[in-house]
Amino acid sequence: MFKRAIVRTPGESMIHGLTTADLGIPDYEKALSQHADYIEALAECGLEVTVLEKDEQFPDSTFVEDAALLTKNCAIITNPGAPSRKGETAEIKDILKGFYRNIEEVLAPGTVEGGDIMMVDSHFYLGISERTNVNGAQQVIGFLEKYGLSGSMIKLEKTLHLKTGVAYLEHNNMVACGEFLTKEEFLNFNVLEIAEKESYAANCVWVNDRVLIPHGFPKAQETIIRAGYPIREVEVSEFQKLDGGLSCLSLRF
Ligand code: CIR
Repeated sequence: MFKRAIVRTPGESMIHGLTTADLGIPDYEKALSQHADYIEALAECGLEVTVLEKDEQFPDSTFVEDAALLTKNCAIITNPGAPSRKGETAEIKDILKGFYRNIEEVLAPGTVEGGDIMMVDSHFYLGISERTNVNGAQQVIGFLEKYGLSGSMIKLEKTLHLKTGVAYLEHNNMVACGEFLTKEEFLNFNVLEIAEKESYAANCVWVNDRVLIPHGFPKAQETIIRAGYPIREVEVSEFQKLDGGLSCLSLRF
């Protein structure tokens, strides 16, 4: 069960955020109200939410998940692979000092973004992507082992981050789409398939036995409800324009 979450209010500079999506420029006012509803959804799941102030210096800094990995035994500060995002970790590190005694940090030449890390109980899958390299993943696995946890790597072929295409919903259930449907590493999970045209909904989030899911993906919703989860829809269209999904918008611990 999670008790807390950290989020960061998006800044107006978000319109300059990194993106490969061809969905237009985010509407800032809409993004703010969607972000407020996201916070509300986390609170409804019983989380105490720490809201960090916007940071205009970093257009993608609302995607706080990429700046750290939070586990039950330690926090690991990442080193984002995207050059424009490297500076995001400094403040996150300071904030985490208030919550964690054990804090480790990934150093160059290692790069890691939190979106590439998926927790399954005490094991962590690390996607090797354009943002997370083998050196960075090895550093994370070393830290995990130091604190009684474990990690392993999965090579990504197409997706931005590991959790762009797969989400663990506890109870051995995992939603997946695209390249993740056939990954050998996931064969022992009960894989709930998300169709390619609803692939954005594969980035959903388990929070204390509810599942937060982006608004507007009826088939994915049905699949998750049928698997036995109450769902809470959140509209995040303005973040989707920046390749950001639901999980990227918070650190949950
Ligand atoms: C980026 O490209 O870094 C941001 N525009 C989106 C980050 C999304 N984060 C995530 O999937 N964990």
